Formats: sequence, structure tokens, C-alpha cells
Amino acid sequence: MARRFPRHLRRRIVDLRGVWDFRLDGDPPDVMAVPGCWDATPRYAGRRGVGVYRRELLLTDGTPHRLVLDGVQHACRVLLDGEEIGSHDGGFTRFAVDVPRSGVLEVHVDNRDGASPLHRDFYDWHHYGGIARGAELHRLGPAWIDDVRVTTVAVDPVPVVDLAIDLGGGPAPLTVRLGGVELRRDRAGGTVRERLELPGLARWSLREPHLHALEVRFGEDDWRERVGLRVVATDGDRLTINGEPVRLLGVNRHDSHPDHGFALPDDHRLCDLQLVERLGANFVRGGHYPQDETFLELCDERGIAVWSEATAWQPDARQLGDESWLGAAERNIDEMVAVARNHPSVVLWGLLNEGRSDDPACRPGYERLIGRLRALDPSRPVTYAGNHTEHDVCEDLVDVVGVNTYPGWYHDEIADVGAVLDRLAAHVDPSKPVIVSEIGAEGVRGWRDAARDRWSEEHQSDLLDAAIRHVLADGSRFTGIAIWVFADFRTSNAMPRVLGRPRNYNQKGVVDEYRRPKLATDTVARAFRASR
Ligand code: ADA
Repeated sequence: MARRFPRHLRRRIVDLRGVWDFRLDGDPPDVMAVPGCWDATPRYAGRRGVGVYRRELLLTDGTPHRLVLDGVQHACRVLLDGEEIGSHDGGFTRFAVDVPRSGVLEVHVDNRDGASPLHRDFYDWHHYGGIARGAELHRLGPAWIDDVRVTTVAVDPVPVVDLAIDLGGGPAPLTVRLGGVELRRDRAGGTVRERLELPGLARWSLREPHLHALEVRFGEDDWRERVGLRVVATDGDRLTINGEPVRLLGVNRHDSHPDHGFALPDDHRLCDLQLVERLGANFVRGGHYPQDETFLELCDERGIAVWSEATAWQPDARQLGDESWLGAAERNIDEMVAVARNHPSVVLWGLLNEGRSDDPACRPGYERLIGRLRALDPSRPVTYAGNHTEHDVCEDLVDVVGVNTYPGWYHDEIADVGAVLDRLAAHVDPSKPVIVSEIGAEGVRGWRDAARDRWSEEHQSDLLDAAIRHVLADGSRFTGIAIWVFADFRTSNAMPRVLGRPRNYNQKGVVDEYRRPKLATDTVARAFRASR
């Protein structure tokens, strides 16, 4: 959770990273790292249950204090001296719990199938358990800042941003500084809205990702962001940034690693981005859940576009008609937007991966969740990755159409890739951009085969080459491509999926789970770079 660009320099924050007391179900007392995932450690490999994390919390004074937890997989109850003070479901997002006094903190973390409606074993990934992205204790003081939301409303003729600042406590002086503009107000709590004109400030783009420091002070408290001035829109069948059409070339990415589960250290996230850059890519789809904030910060700096996606995998009418599932999905959307919205790299909001968008019974669920996203942030196009393109009844609800398809792997042959992509694209409203949001083949690293058969590195490489060249061809209908997938990843042990996943890994990675290259690495890099 420690950000590259610290959000607070003045607020008193105790970073709770370290080794906590831990006990999984009836096992003997033990210890576990925070951040960390217990089932990525040898003693608890593959274990499901309720892990109780324990440590003492000391409040420094009588002002409000808040415990901030990030990426608790998948659901938890938070207790202080045995009394419940909060609960949460859904991993991959950040949430806060008010802490009334000093005492012994326990976080009871549940990674069993269905502990959260958003995490089910039939999904095509392994649901590691733990406090995966960090924990902090914040002293808020007598006046504090709850949130800062920054939206670029225009870049021409001068950049203009809207700020919304949520304040607690007070009254106290409020100061806002951004790019030479300074505002001073005397305020008590509530939301402050300001519109700032920023003449002369450079814009953010994929090629020139300029960032500007925003500092908000309220009494003793502070909140800092890096602002990228850019407007994302669609113009007919193109996606634009600052009015310029962009082509998104990249990969889908799981935020996981065999040695760390979902608790990737920053050096691993940086390593992933270095490899993404080596591929010549400018785009990452966070499939299928919100990415860690440090990763977004690094994308902001490097001009890598991000499709930020709320957690879901193939929801059907059962989920999309179930109030508890929809409620959890809404909270997940709210929490994703809260973390990701100020990051200029996030150019698309995504949701409901491969949901039953062909089933009219699902449409009300799509309407509700897409409506939620648009209400929270009308400034970004919305999309979903669909695999029912020919019979889709929800496509009119989104701005950009994502198409998931596996020609040359689950059906058809490599020679058919172009025809299959074009046939699917022909079903999409011609006035909307289309992205190939998933395409790929399994390639077992080390399995080289002169016959270039399925599962070989050669077959995977040939397929990706064909797909990228088709998307980049003159007159292409496609605005982008996200290869499935950046790195191999552990998947669910549930039958029958495991029968199609040797080693229980999804091996459609361009690199393997330890980020070692396959033949496809160079092939993709050559094909992406040829477009520049
Ligand atoms: C789907 C799904 C991915 C992954 C992929 C595959 O399209 O969206 O999560 O499971 O298939 O590898 O088969």
C-alpha cells in the first residue's frame, strides 16, 4: 500500500506491514506475513479456511483513527478486543474501519469458496487467501481529508480540472496547490468542489505521460496525488486520448505469482511492467479484478493505458439476479473507482468478464452495474469483455466493445484467426470501437515441437503473431488487442477445468509464472514494435 508517490507526508500513519500472529482454523498458533497469502507458503499450500491475524494497535491520542486494509482475500471480520468493529467481502480493493480505542486487533480472513459472492472456485484462477496488499493505521487528527477526486474536464484550449474534496472534522484552513495555482479557504467538514484552469501545464498522453503534483492541506492533514491532464473519449469506432485516436496493444494481467499469491512485492510489479514494455505494449487489461495502486502509479509514469476491471467471471442470470451478488459487485465497483479514478493511465472501466450478455434476463444487472460506474465517473468510457458477441443484448449499454475469442485454440485453426475476428466484429455496432480483449493459446514453456502442434511454444507464437498482424492490418476494424495472457498463473483445482490445465496452471502466458520468456515473447515484441 506504500505508494510510489506518498499520499500523505504529514498524516501520522503506522505501516502495519510485518509478521503477525496467525492461526488457521484448528491448527497450532503460528505467524504470517502481512502483506502475504498463506496458501502461497509451503506450510499452508492450497489450504482454505479462516485465518485469524492478530496484533496490538496503539492509538496515539483521542482523535479519530482508521485502520486501512487492502486486498483482503476474500472476506473478513475485523475485531478489537473480541468485539466486531467492521467486516468486508471481496478481495483486490481497499477499505477502512474506524478504530475506537487501543486494543488487540484480529482480522478473521476467510478464503473458502463462496466466502464472498465475488470469489468462486469455478473461476479460472486460484483464489489465494490473506491480507494481500497491506495494512495501515491512520491517525486522522482534529481535521482530516477523507477523499480527493480529480477529473480532467477539458484539455483545450487550456486544461481544466474539477476537484472534489471530502473533509472531516474541522473547522480548519484548506489549501489546494496544483501547477502554480493556489486556493485558500476556511472550511469545516463536507465536500468542497473547485474548478481549476491550468494554462501552460503539459498534458498526459501515452507517448508523453506528464504528471503534476497536487497537494491538498486541511489543518494538519494532507492528501497528495499526481494529476495527468487528459480526456478519454470515443469518436465513432476509435478511442481517443485528447482527441487523438489511440491503438491499444497489450496484454491481460493477473496480479499473482506462485511465490506470493496476490501479494506481489513492488519489485515484481515493476518487473512485470518492464516486461510489458519489452513487448512494445502500451496497454494492460486488469483481468479480472482491480489492480494494485502502485501498479497503476507505475503505468501513469510510463504511459501504459489500463483497462481497470471490477471482479467477476462469467456471471449468469443466477448471479445477475441475486441481490447479494449485485450488492457485492456494486461495493467492488465503488472501491475500485475510489482507488483507480485519479490515475490517468486508467482509460477504460471494465466489468462482468464474459457474463451472459446474450441473456435478456441478465440485462437489468448489466444496466444497474454499468449505471453505477457511470454515476461514479462519467469521464471514462465503459466496456466489458464479452464472449457472446453474435447474440449480445447488452452491447448498447457500453462505449467500447470487448471481444474474447479463442480461434486456433478452443475452436478453428490458426489460419482462421482473421476470418473469425472479422466475423465477430461484423456483429458489433459500427459506431463503436472494438477491442480484442482476449485471444491466445496454451504454450507449455520448454515444449518445443517441430510439428508446431497445440500446447507447443511454436503454436502459441504462431497464433499470437496471426492475431496481432490481423488487428494491425491496414483498414483494421480493431482499436486494440489484449493478449490472453501476460504470465502463466495458478488456476482453480475444481474439475473439470483442471483437466484442460496441465500442472493446474493456465499456460497461455507470453512468459511463464516465474516470468521466464517463451518463444511468443519475441514474436509479440516484433509484431507490436512493427506497428510503431
Ligand atoms: C476466458 C476467461 C479467461 C480465461 C480464458 C482461458 O476467456 O475470460 O479468464 O479463463 O478464457 O484461458 O480459457
